[in-house]
Amino acid sequence: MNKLNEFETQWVTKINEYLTSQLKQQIQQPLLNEAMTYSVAAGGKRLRPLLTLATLTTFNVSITEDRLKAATALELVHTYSLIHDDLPAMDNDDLRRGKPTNHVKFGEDIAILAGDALLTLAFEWLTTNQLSTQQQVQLVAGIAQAAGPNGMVAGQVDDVANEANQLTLDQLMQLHKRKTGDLIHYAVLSGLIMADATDYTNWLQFADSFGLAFQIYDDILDVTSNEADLGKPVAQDGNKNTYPNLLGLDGAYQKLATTIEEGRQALQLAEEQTGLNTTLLESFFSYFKLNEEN
Ligand code: GRG
Repeated sequence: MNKLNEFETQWVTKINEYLTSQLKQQIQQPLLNEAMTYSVAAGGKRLRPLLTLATLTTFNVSITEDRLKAATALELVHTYSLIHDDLPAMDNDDLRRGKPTNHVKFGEDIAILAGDALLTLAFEWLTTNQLSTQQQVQLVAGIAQAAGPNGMVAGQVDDVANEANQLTLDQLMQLHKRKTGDLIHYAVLSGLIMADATDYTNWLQFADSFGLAFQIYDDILDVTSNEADLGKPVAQDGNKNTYPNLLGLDGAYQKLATTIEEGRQALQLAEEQTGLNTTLLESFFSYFKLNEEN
């Protein structure tokens, strides 16, 4: 078992239990409780909170309940984005995390509201804990920048507004930096904030490379994987702006490999600078299978 798998075994159940128990306790409106819990508990790899927890672990900072609360707040934002992305007005998808999408199960009105509530609850979780006020403020500012009008929402607008246009590689990378990359950037940033790190540069370069690689890989899987493995329909990207469509499948794999290499180099620099052991964060690259064999 590699380090990422070990870390997942150690933390995914705790993340899931924390998320579901907190929602159960906190959300009083029964239908809203059900709709929010439905999508949060539907599964998901929990990569973003895992990245935050791995950053804390790298800095030898213990994972207290308050830090777990802050880390899982990001999963609430991520889940909101998936619920809204699946709506008929956006991607109009019926399947997510192997289950009917939120609006298929609860109707569009409740799905929109469940997403709204998850987004708002994240801010509550970032401010109702025993972290220092300075850390809370930095976390709130960070998640707002990552998810908001200069981050994920802007990326989503770039996406829907350019459906009929063929983007250049630079434009596509900029779109994905916002749509997918900024939340992953924040996943590491929030760990750095809670660890009181002093120099963020190389760690955030790692996060940005991981985020770009993640999106390239998601596009590749749409071509190479199947619905059972992904829990969502495949071959959805026929004419879309994707890396395989722009670069060919081999070109997309090459871009993935160079992006992973850049991320590894950033971690190497971070390790040289701080003396911290970066093998746990490095192991996150094992998520990407570069060929059929591994
Ligand atoms: C609605 C404002 C708004 C934004 C939506 C993230 C997003 C923006 C849309 C999702 C579209 C998509 C499929 C992007 C590809 C990369 C991605 C974010 C995949 C889903 O994340 P995973 O693989 O999913 O971490 P799980 O289910 O494992 O959490």
